[in-house]
Amino acid sequence: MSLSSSLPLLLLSVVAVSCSETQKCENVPQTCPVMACGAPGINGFPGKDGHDGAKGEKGEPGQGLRGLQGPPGKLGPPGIQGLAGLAGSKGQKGDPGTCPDCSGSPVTSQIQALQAELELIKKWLFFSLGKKIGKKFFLSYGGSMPFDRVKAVCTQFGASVATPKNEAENNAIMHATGGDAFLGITDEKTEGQFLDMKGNKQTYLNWEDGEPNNVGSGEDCVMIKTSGKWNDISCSTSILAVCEFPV
Ligand code: FUC
Ligand code: CA
Repeated sequence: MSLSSSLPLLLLSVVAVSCSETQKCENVPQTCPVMACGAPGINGFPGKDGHDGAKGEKGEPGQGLRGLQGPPGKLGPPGIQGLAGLAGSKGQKGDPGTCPDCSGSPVTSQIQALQAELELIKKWLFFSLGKKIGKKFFLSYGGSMPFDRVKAVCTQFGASVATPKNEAENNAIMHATGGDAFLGITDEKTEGQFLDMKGNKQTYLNWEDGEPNNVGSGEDCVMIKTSGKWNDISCSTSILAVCEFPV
């Protein structure tokens, strides 16, 4: 087909394309007064993309492998102060203190002089009485009294009731008193169990034959006789007092 023979048909197609749908053509002003609407044209090009749709609902958790643990979070604020801890154990004893300026002081000289004099007086006393045995010496107070009074008298002098722990001490007490004096031994707590004043069992014993016999209304105290042997007697009996002093 030549160009001249096909031109009318081409123009008709152009007019037909500008009036794409038959129905709409009826309402559109007749811009093609000469030509009536023809057959439907071919589809045009696709339109532009539409707007984004509404956001969809959250999907189900995925089924993939769990990721690695993330890094630690930031340091939190400090907590409230705790209660005080228990007291610690007692420390070791410290070294003795020093007194560099005391050695030549008048007070030190006086103390040294008094110590020397005291030692001398002790020597006179022991020489005079001859009763120093080991680390004890014994003094008789003189006068008779019940056991409670003996305890009070000895305590008053910073001493305790004479309590022989061996034969030598027993002999010293015997000579200090001449006999018939209370010893620091009783069975007041349990009948027949003789204890010293510290509550310890009296292991050295020097009973007279037949003693202790706990006669009468009860004999819980102990006396040393002129022989040095012992007899249990009533604590309310009045006899001599003899005290022991640490040396
Ligand atoms: C003995 C002693 C008693 C009391 C009495 C006079 O029987 O056992 O203690 O001394 O003599
Ligand atoms: Ca007796």
